[in-house]
Amino acid sequence: MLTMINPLRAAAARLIPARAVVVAMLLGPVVGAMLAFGTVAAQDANVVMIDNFTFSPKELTVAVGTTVKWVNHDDIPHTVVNADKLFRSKALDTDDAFSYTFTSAGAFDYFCGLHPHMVGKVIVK
Ligand SMILES: [Cu+2]
Repeated sequence: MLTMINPLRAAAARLIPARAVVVAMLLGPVVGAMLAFGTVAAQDANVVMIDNFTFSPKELTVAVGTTVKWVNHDDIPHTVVNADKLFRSKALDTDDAFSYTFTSAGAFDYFCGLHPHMVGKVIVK
C-alpha cells in the first residue's frame, strides 16, 4: 500500500512547485502594476489637501527629508503657517500649492493665518 501512495505523493510534490512558478509568472505583470500604483500612491501620501476650510489629512506622518505639499482646493484663499515660524506660505488661491521639506524629526503644528481655527499637524519621524 505504501509503495503505491508514495509515488503519488512524490508526483504531487513535483506538481505544486511547478504550479507555483506558473502562478508567479501569471501574477508578475499584476504585481508590477500594483507596485507602480503603489509608487503613485506614495507620492500622493505627502500631499495635504485644503478643502472646505479643512486640512486633509489633518495629521500627516512622514519620514525625515520628506517634502510635504499643500494644495488649496477651496475657492477662497488660505495660508499654511507653522506655529513655531518654521514655514509660512503666501496666500494660496484656488489650486495654488505650497511645499516644505522637513529636515528634522518632530511634531509640527500649523494653521491657516486667515482662518486660525483651521489647524493641522505634520509628524516627522
Ligand atoms: Cu484659511
